Amino acid sequence: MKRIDVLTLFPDAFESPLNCSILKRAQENGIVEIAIGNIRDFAKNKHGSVDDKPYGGGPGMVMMPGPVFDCFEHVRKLSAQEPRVILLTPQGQRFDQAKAAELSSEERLILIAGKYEGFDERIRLGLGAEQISIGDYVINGGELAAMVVIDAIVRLLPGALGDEDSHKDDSFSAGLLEYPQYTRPEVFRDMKVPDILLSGDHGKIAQWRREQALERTKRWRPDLLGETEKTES
Ligand code: 6GU
Repeated sequence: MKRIDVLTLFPDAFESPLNCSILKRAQENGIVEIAIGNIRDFAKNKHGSVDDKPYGGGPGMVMMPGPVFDCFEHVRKLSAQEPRVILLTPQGQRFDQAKAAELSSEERLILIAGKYEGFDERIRLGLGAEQISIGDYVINGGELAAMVVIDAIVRLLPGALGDEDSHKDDSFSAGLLEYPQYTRPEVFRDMKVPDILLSGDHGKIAQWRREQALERTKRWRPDLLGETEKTES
């Protein structure tokens, strides 16, 4: 089974996201094991300190290496599998669908969520960690970012979605946005479902969906397209 451990100062933040819907079912069905390690459990002094002022001065606090390393060493021993280690930080490489697919094939991940002022650099160096960001903006901590990464990975695991194929048509999986979807009723407030979708002609429907996906990507996310696709039909 695949295993994901998360090291965090805010374990409570993961309770509800990990216990609903797809993520809950995937854990119940043994598709993934997700465990949360509390960095504060490894604080050294009686105050439970896990961060301190930056050497050289400056605003904010920096996460101390000791509690993170000790939490990491503890959590790593919970399974024999060597983990791939990832820090969630705005300094990281931007997360995308290709990265989600790559990480979904790993047997074991340890994700480390930090406060936005940052990690002591020796955490990255000493743990040989790679860094991931979920986008070019700053949020208050790596927790939400870790949940985004976990959610994107788990839904790609075989058996996680009821229907094995349902992620294959996702936006981005073919480098394009998704085609428009319709369900009943056939007419809603004078807006009708396109005739082609009612035609029963699966070849034509597939072609129409490809065209729509390309058209919407050109219009809304031209940055996703290569030079050839921009000039196609
Ligand atoms: Cl991973 N952490 C924080 N604090 N802010 C972010 C981020 C991560 N990714 C984008 N913004």
